[in-house]
Amino acid sequence: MKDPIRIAVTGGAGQIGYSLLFRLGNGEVFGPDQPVILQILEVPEAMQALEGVVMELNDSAQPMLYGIEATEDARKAFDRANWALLVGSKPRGPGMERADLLSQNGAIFVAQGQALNAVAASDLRVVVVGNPCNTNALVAKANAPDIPADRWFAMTRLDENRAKSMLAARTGTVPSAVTHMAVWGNHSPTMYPDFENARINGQPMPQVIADEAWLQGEFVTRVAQRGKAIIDARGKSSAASAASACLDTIRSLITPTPGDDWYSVAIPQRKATPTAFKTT
Ligand code: NAX
Repeated sequence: MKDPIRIAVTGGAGQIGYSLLFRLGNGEVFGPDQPVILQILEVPEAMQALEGVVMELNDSAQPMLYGIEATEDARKAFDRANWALLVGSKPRGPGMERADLLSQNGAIFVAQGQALNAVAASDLRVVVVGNPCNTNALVAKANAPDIPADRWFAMTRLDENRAKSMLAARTGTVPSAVTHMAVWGNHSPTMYPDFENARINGQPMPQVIADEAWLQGEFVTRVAQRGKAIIDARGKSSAASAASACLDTIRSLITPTPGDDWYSVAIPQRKATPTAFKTT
């Protein structure tokens, strides 16, 4: 059995956290022989709710879950972390764009960047989910001068997955048949899902879907507006699909698919010291 790795997750009492945390210790992402220790950060007013989440995590008896720490102290949460999944922040409500969150969420990422810089493991990789995720990633990175630039990832995988799913539906195939899908630009309604370089079953997309007007028009708009459509339908922003996309991001960094996960970088894993399993 390998030594455990430490995974810091912020915003563990939130709706994305409620999907994400339950899929980190079951082996589906880090492998069936890779123990994990979860180090979960929340704000003081959400600690009671987080306590309930920790109880449920314990009750789920996940085979690779070797320890859980719940804390309101960023330095404790990030201590020797090999991964930091920065989810905690305010989500969008009806009528809001991601950029509207910047004033409220930016400060969180200054403090968290500094804490990561001070105490995280040397092989740390960071996935920023909290919106506006690309700006928040930049803010955190700017406050963590000792962490190399290639360790920071802002999560646009959900938009990529949405684009893949829509192209698959249009062509009567499955999302995994769609490869080389990149989403360019700001993480905002101006984002651009790059259908020109995407492929379906290895064939260039424009050869499979000849309807350029649909690709340039409805497809691009639907991808960019999908988050809003979900808020309009559910009254809340995407959660389970966001957690899935976060796990896909991690997976693509650990075991990249040749020709598809083109942005991945290989960083050797550093061992973490096991801690006792904490029951609540
Ligand atoms: P929730 O409001 O359900 O949960 C957020 C949690 O973060 C809360 O429990 C809150 O107490 C906690 N939190 C706030 N400040 C914190 C801090 N300084 N340290 C630790 N925890 C803190 O939101 P949820 O739906 O889970 O969304 C979380 C973030 O993901 C939002 O910013 C949201 O906009 C963003 N999203 C990003 C996506 C992406 O594609 N990058 C898609 C989904 C989602 O919209």
